[in-house]
Amino acid sequence: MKVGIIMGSTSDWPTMQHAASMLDHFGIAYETKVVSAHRTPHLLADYCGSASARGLKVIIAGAGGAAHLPGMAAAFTSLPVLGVPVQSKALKGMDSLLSIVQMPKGVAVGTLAIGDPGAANAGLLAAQILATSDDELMGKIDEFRQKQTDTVLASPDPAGH
Ligand code: RP5
Repeated sequence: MKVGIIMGSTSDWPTMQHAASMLDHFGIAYETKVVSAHRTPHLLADYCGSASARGLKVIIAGAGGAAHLPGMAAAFTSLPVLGVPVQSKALKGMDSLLSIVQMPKGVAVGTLAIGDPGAANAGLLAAQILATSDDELMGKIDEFRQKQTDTVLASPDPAGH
């Protein structure tokens, strides 16, 4: 497996599945697991502490509310960690976003947007990171981006004139 997708709860899966779908699109092998910073702290240490030795290259971590998972994951591994703020009910994901984004200097998390777009872009960014040493994958990403461009240019008038 090249990418580990971890999340604080099974309730995060409807969001995090968008990261998985993006990796599926590019044919990238990944694993998914519930790992909670608060409920299973020792599992988090084990998972992230062994991630590089197990062959993972990127970790995508999604959590909501007091979302300490991405930051703590980054504390336990030097692999790149991409953080996805899951949209919470109480504060609409602002709590998740601020919990993830304000890392102290010296321990980095790449923070994505709140919710589904952030999860999808975490998958895309993981693919782009892997593509820096994989020309075939870079070609697939270029093709993906060109298709998006073509779609927009093919329908320039929103009123359909
Ligand atoms: C966080 O608390 C999880 O990442 C989830 O977003 C949120 C709620 O978890 P559950 O109460 O649904 O398990 O740890």
